[in-house]
Amino acid sequence: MMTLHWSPRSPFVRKVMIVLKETGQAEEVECVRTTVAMQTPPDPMVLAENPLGKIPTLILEDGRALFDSRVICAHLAERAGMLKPTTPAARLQQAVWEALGDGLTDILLLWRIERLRGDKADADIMAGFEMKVRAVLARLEAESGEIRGMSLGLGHIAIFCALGQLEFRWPGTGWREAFPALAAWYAHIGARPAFSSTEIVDDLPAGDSLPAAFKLTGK
Ligand SMILES: N[C@@H](CCC(=O)N[C@@H](CS)C(=O)NCC(=O)O)C(=O)O
Repeated sequence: MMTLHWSPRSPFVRKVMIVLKETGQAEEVECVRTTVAMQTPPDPMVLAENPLGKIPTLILEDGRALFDSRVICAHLAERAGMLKPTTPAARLQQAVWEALGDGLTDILLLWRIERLRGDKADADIMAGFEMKVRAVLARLEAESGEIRGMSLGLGHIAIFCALGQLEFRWPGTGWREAFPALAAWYAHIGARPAFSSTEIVDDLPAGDSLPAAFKLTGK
């Protein structure tokens, strides 16, 4: 049995859960609820396995620890012989989408932490984050035909989890109206059981909710 340092509110953990479910390996992993945050001291249990102190961290049957989510997802896909693009061009495309999806999630997490600093938040950093979020969504909208046309891969999963994070922590942006082709793909893929059954849940509300930060539509 493998062990996963897990949280229902982590978009990076969600990537791993989707891969586990899509490849039929979910029963081979015990999920251990783990609470970590950049603003609090690292969890010693996680730190002992992953010096970065982050989740997801997956402990294999032989005791080795895998991180980060990209390494874990690649390992699980390899282990199952699934979600693997068959051509070099498709492999490269999935890798770029994975980088875009994970990069978007990183920005959303860092931006939220910056905003939680209230008066001390750096306006320039936040303005840069907003520009990057808009640019990533515009790129994904422009590529939505290719995204929709390619067989399911790890890039799709990373993009989906980033958009899920946008909806979960940044309600009211109007991204679906602003980027309708991307939104249609998101709704389509989100109907797959592995995706719909892993929806992000805040099981330990921290009382740190924030007002809407930005709008992606003019409405
Ligand atoms: N690049 C990492 C990012 C993982 C990550 O940032 N996880 C967050 C939870 S969503 C975390 O562990 N934060 C705690 C910390 O940064 O100390 C991955 O893909 O796994």
